[in-house]
Amino acid sequence: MWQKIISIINEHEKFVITSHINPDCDALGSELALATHLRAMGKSVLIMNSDPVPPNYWFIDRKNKAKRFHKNSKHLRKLDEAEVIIVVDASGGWERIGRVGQKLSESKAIKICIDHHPDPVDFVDVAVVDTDAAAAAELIYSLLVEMGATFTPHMAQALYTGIMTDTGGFRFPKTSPRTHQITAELLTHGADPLFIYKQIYEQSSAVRLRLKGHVLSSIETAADGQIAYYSLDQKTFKEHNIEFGQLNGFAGLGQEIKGVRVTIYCVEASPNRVKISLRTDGSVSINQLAIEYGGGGHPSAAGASAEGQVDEVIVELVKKVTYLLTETKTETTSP
Ligand SMILES: [Mn+2]
Repeated sequence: MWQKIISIINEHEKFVITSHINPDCDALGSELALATHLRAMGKSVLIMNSDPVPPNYWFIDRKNKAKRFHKNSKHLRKLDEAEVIIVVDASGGWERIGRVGQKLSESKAIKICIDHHPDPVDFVDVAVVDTDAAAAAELIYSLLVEMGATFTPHMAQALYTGIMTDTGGFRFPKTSPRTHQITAELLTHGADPLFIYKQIYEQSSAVRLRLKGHVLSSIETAADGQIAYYSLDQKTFKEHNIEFGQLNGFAGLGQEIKGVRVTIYCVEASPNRVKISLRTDGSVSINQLAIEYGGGGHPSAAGASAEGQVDEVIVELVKKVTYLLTETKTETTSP
């Protein structure tokens, strides 16, 4: 499974590692662990993303190794020099990578994709995709094991964080015996679960927690309680003194309601642009719906960005999901 990628790594010196726009902990953890090992092998490695590391994730990148792409001569030259480009935790095309993807798509370097999303990989030369993996970090872990890497506590911490967050704290459907075997190994290499848990789940500001309260009290249901839906407009979150970038973590709230199969969460990203997040209990797939809106993701967690007014987009989505649920009524609910 890894032989081709390992040969390419062994035979080249200059690497660029990248991932999707708005990098999450799986994207960053995968990038950082892989980069650390490649550097230990003596390779030159640049982690270059379109967006910066969000402040709440700085703890896994204390040395500021994941760079935000700027169209300056230094960055452009470094990207031009790359012999190998490795995309982690993203597939579907260069547009998922954002501005830096646009630049990398023109590169003559060998392009590799390591991912767990069920999207096309025809934009790269070599791909290892395993949609059964709960996180890209699981795949990076097995690549590193295959390469005989020495896991530093920092690498273990980064990969553990990626797996913990992408599995929603070890509960999403892809959480497997392998997931736990890998995290057990990461614990022996120095990952600290309590520290990581606190960094991820207990850093809310009081204002953000109050906004969450507002979101919770605005939840509506449809389709006999099988759909939960709610939205946030700019006026509301600005009144709460919250930035758009701090609104992560609200997408799954509707799933806490008994009987809810699908949660629809929409945020007014800018006037006439709506960020859509979809979650399900695993009994129905919603990534196709996200693709319809130009997005993508997993069967039980997907997203997109649509043009339009937030109120209108959410009404349309409730209709579409209601239709989807009538269509899949006969399907049995499997985990
Ligand atoms: Mn992921």
